[in-house]
Amino acid sequence: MAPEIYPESTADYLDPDQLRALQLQRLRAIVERCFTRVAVFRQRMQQRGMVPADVRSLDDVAQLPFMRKTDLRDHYPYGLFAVPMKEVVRLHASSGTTGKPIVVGYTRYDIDLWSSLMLRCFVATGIQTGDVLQNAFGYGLFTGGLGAHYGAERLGATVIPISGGNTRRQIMVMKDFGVTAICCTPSYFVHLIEQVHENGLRFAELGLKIGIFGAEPWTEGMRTHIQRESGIRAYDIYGLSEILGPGVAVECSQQAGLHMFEDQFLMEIVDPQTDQVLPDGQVGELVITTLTKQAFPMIRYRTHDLTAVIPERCACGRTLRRIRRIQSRSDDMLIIRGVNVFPSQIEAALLSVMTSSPHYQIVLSRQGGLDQISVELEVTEGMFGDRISQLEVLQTRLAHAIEQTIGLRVPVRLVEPHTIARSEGKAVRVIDQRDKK
Ligand code: DLL
Repeated sequence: MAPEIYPESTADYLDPDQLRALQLQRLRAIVERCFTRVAVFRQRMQQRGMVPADVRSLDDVAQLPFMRKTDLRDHYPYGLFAVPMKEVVRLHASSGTTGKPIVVGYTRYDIDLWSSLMLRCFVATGIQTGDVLQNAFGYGLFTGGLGAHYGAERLGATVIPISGGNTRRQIMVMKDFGVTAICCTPSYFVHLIEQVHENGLRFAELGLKIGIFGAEPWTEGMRTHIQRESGIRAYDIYGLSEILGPGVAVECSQQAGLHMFEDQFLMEIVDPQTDQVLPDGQVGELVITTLTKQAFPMIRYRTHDLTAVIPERCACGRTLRRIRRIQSRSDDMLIIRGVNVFPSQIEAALLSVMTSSPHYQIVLSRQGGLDQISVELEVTEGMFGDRISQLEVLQTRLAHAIEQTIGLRVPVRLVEPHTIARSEGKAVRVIDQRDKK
């Protein structure tokens, strides 16, 4: 069957000059809109002696002030909205690590835009009318569930709004409802794989073909594990509440970086320390400007997500530039005995030794005023029966792999199967016990 053509997806293939012209026109309009409607933005522009007409080229975006998560907190809940509340038809919120959540709003136009972007995501991964999508992203204030739901409906796929959790029911639905595609966090899918196997089922008997995973960092190693164990194709989807929710960038059939929907989002990569814009190919913090969103426009939003622009054209034919898979956030970095450590580096090291994707946790503690780091890793049922000496060999190999990767000796403790809590949404990888007595 030939793939269906969706009018929304034509924006994926714009001629690059045409795309730049569209971006500039939209950038100028959104700056004007924020200047007139968002007091904080106007004040910051005025402090710089700038007016919207100063934006004459796309490069001029670098002159505009940044927006940060602290701005969202300071103007909680609605202080940065650019429309009156009577135009806001939906609110979502994202819980931060401290205090109040951040609240984001959508007009009817924004919901429509979001649905069309999610449709483009599904199309990019090969989902089409006739597919049955098990939507295991959480429904509620989290953007994942409803974001994917509206996109799938707009596409014309059959969506099962199962939300996250209740793994037994997920497996029953996957088996009985003819599910062909699923979306959830990658860590939850790893858990589902384990449970499918423990229930004596085989993926080959299920109709599942495509998985769309996001909302948390995952690695190429985890993709290999997922694809090998389940036989599906696994795609990465990226987004954040402050900008939209899911649907900011997505992988295509090439599985080689995520296409950014540049007709809607202007991206820059900046050095998180100096704030300077970095050239394509260099890793830095992703900064996003929304180009048409109405209720909650963001100018130069500092995402904290670290990535790089892949300048080469993708073999799939889309002209939208790609970003590399996001493996870490600038505020994720742990500093242990003076060494910078990202949790994703530890995961990559563990995966270089393990044959399957492990359940693990990084535990931070403090002894004698010094920060200590250790890793707890669950052994599988099969390995649990191994001789002690075999487990010791594994432990040493894991510690060695971590040392090779981050240059630090980190004790690895092997724990019994099912002792590390499973998450139904975003996995908790770092347990910080430093402030506990
Ligand atoms: O996680 C939106 C989303 C839902 C994205 C479903 C994809 C799928 P927040 O809860 O606001 O929104 O969290 C956003 O999660 O800044 C990243 O640090 C991280 N994140 C999201 N997607 C990915 C991904 C949703 N594919 C924060 N890879 C972002 C790595 C991701 N990190």
